[in-house]
Amino acid sequence: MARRSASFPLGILGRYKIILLLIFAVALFHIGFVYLFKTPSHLKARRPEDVTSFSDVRVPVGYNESSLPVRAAFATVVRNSDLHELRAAIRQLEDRFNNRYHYPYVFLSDEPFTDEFKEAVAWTAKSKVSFGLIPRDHWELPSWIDRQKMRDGMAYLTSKEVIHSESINYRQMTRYYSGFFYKHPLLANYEYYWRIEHDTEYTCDIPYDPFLYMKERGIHYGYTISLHEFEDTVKSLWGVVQDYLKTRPTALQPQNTMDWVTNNGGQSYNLCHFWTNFEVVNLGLLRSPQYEDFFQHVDKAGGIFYERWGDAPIRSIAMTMFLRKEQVHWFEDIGYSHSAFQNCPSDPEVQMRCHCNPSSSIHRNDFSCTRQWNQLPASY
Ligand SMILES: Nc1nc2c(ncn2[C@@H]2O[C@H](COP(=O)(O)OP(=O)(O)OP(=O)(O)O)[C@@H](O)[C@H]2O)c(=O)[nH]1
Ligand SMILES: *[C@@H]1O[C@H](CO)[C@@H](O)[C@H](O)[C@H]1NC(C)=O
Repeated sequence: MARRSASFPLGILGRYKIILLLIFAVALFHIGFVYLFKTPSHLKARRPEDVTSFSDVRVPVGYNESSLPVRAAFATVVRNSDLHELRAAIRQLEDRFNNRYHYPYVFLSDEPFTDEFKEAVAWTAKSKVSFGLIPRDHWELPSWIDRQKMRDGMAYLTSKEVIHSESINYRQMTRYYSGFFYKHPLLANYEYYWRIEHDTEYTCDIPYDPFLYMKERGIHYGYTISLHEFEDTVKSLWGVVQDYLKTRPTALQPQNTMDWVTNNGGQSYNLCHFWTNFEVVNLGLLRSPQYEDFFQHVDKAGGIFYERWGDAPIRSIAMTMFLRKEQVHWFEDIGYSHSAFQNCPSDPEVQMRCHCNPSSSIHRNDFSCTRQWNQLPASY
């Protein structure tokens, strides 16, 4: 009897064992289902406020940054959607130059980079790569910008069929390049930066170190392509520059190169600028009080949003105010192409290590300002 009554509950359990197992299986299935099909973390990444806590740095095994000849990095502001074109540009840069140096890369964006982006970029770059978020207050449309005035300016540019006429993003990006990117913590330790961009090609081997070349010669700014800006996008920029120079009589470097940006002794802007999607820059210059003061003055005028002033004319005018001719260098031998324009070396010996047509180099065309740059008198 005792045995039977003792086995009674077991008997019940025995009878319901299959049901219990089924319930357990269904529960497990549900947990698995939720886990498998929940939004992947890279798609729902929330944007944290503290930028330093949201950077992702990946360093290859054995990588030693302090053994590099110059504290320098490649950097770009880029979107997740530019991944594949960006990888193509990095691949050419690695093959043509960086596989012998391993300078690090810094990627910045106003949106969190996806895991797919970071993974694919790290595979291509084969160097230290850092991914960082842009602090909100360095990116957001400033509250003091007159929205109606901005919309009117946009409509005007659209009527003139100017590219990026209505894009606020584009304006935020050019403002960020003009006055903010070099303040990002991920760039804090670098002395020079080389701007890279998706949708660009590096068409020649670069058998030497451009960073070291600049550092050894005291060059602060390096470019490959110069162009004339669309006049409709900079209508009031020159007036703001004149204001700046009037109120800061000592700002101008005595041996400046402003003759490159004006054809009439400073009355008006001739639209010449360095094409900043490629630029190698001494970041110390951009972090200097005089560059900051100039940027603040230009930014306050609001033309970045009202007229779509680009970072190229803003940067270029600043460089001509602050630098002597010898402190700026045209990298004639760096084959580089972006959208409709390219720099392609004609020196036959250099040409041998390129895949570009030298007769298509933009410096031969009047749309370029490089000939005028070369014709500036030496400062000594
Ligand atoms: N993260 C981020 N990057 C942006 C944004 N807008 C532009 N960029 C980046 O800024 C760079 C230039 O922007 P594009 O829209 O490609 O401009 P583009 O037509 O090449 O401009 P040009 O060089 O003037 O011809 C690219 O690397 C873009 O990925 C943005 O809203 N967010
Ligand atoms: C990295 O390189 C520097 C400079 O060449 C050297 O002093 C240092 O010992 C290296 N560090 C490692 C961990 O190899």
